Formats: sequence, structure tokens, C-alpha cells
Amino acid sequence: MAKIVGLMLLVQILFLAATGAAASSAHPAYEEEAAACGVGGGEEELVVIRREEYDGGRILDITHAYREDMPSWETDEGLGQFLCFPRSMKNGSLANNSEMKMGTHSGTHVDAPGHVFQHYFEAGFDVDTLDLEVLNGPALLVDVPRDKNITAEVMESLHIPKGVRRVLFRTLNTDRKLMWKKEYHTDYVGFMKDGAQWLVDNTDIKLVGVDYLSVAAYADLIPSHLVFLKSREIILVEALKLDNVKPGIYSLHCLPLRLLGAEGSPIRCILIK
Ligand SMILES: *[C@@H]1O[C@H](CO)[C@@H](O)[C@H](O)[C@H]1NC(C)=O
Ligand SMILES: *[C@@H]1O[C@H](CO)[C@@H](O)[C@H](O)[C@H]1NC(C)=O
Ligand SMILES: *[C@H]1O[C@H](CO)[C@@H](O)[C@H](O)[C@H]1NC(C)=O
Repeated sequence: MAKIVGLMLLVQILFLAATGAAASSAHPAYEEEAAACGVGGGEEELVVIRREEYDGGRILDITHAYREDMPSWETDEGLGQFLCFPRSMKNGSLANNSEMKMGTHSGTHVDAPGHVFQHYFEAGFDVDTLDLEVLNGPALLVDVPRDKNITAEVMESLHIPKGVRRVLFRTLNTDRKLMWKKEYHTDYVGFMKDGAQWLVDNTDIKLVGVDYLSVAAYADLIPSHLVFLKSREIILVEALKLDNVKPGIYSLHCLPLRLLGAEGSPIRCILIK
């Protein structure tokens, strides 16, 4: 044990000497942790538990965790490295401090009207202007037919009652596990322009949630977005994780980040039974 610590110190001294760095020694917590590895036994084992559900399944997390191999728009490389550590305890800093770099439309995220309307963008309709009342409240999770994109005909067939203001549309994308694949797919299911128009004209829906990176089918990418965002009353939440959730009514809670000037933001969404 003493030998190991002594060796580590020696390595550190040699390293400092070699680089000529004037850095302070490693963070005390780091040294403790490193030493504890050699001791073994009597120490609490640190096991990370990641959860998709809380409180016995009453709270469901429908947000995708950010991963380097999650799909990213129009690339087969995935999201890639989104964290780096300019300062770390290993490097003698007092704490680990990571930096984050990724598109605001990565993973589970929200679109603001400025995403597709230049005049809304210039007027400041960013993610900070989105209505938290719309983003939080009763929501219906529905399964859409698996053999079509979301057209007017499909929307009509869903018979979503008037008064329903928030709907999460689960599609073939969930069955195909597209959000779990690194490669970006253009053949995902989304809204065709006529489907978006039917929703605007015939329902009270103000929050539209979908299970891949865009609410609009690739073939109608911009037209569908324009239809949804024109009134600035509808909020689009994309790339939700709807695996293993039963269709029905839940209490939805979504909170975007207050990124001034951004037309998109990562968002945390949960369902409560
Ligand atoms: C340590 O600092 C150097 C720059 O001095 C940096 O290049 C390196 O990535 C850092 N290492 C870690 C693990 O943070
Ligand atoms: C949905 O539309 C895309 C084009 O945007 C197409 O590639 C795909 O096959 C369609 N999906 C279904 C189920 O019809
Ligand atoms: C952050 O500090 C811990 C020591 O407490 C260290 O194990 C870890 O590697 C550090 N992270 C990075 C990226 O250097």
C-alpha cells in the first residue's frame, strides 16, 4: 500500500519534472479514491443505478439519455463526444469541470417558432418564450398505424377527442428502435403536411410529441414544421423515449432550458401516472 502510494508520488514528481508544470498536486479526494482502490474491503462499493422509472413505475422518464452513439441529424457518426474536461481533478484542479458541445436539436428536444420562421427568430421567439403551461399538464399517448406516415387520413382515424391539448404520437420509429441506432435514418415516420394541417384545423392539440428527431416526415420536413409553428401556439417535442409505455392519459411534465436566442433546446420530459 505505502509502496503503491510512494510509486504514484514518484510518477507524479517525474511527470511534473518532465513537463516543468507548476500545477498543484491532485485533488485530495482523488488521492483518497486512488488509495482506497489499493486497500479493498471495508469500503462501500459505488454502484451507479440508472433508472427509466421511479416510485415503483408511477414516474416514467421519457427522455433519452445523451449518449455518444445516439443518432444525430443527417449523419451516420452519431452524436459523438459531447463532453470534454478542460479541468479535472486528475489534472490537479479542485473539481472536475466538464464542457458540453452539441446541437440544440440533439436527443430529446423542443423546437421554438424561430426554428423555421426567420421573422420569428429575429423577433426573439426562442425556447425561453415557450409556454410552461402547454409543456405541463394532462397528455394522451396514442399509437398510430404502423404502415403510414401521419397524414390527414391517419389523424382523422385516431379520433382524438376535442379538448385534448397534448398528444404524444408513438409510431413505427419506436418499434424500429431508431433512437437506439447510431445511424441517422431518413425513412422515419413523421407528419406529412396534410396531417399537420388536419391537426391544426380539427383538434385542440397544442403540444405534439414524437418518437424520432423530427416531428415532420423527411419528405415534408419544412412544410410540416411551417404548418405547426406558424401560429406560435403549438409546441413540438421531438425524440421522446416512448418504449414500454402503455397508451393512455398521463400527467406530462416537460422543461426546456432557458437558452436565450436559441430556437431549440434539450428538454427533460416525464410522465406521471
Ligand atoms: C489535462 O490537462 C491537459 C492540458 O493541460 C488536457 O489536454 C487533458 O485533456 C487534461 N486531461 C484530463 C483527463 O482532463
Ligand atoms: C414515411 O415517409 C418517409 C419519407 O419521409 C418514407 O421513407 C417512409 O417509408 C414512410 N414510412 C411509412 C411507414 O410509410
Ligand atoms: C474527475 O476526478 C476524478 C477524481 O476524483 C477522476 O477519477 C476522474 O477521472 C476525473 N475526470 C476526468 C475527466 O479527469
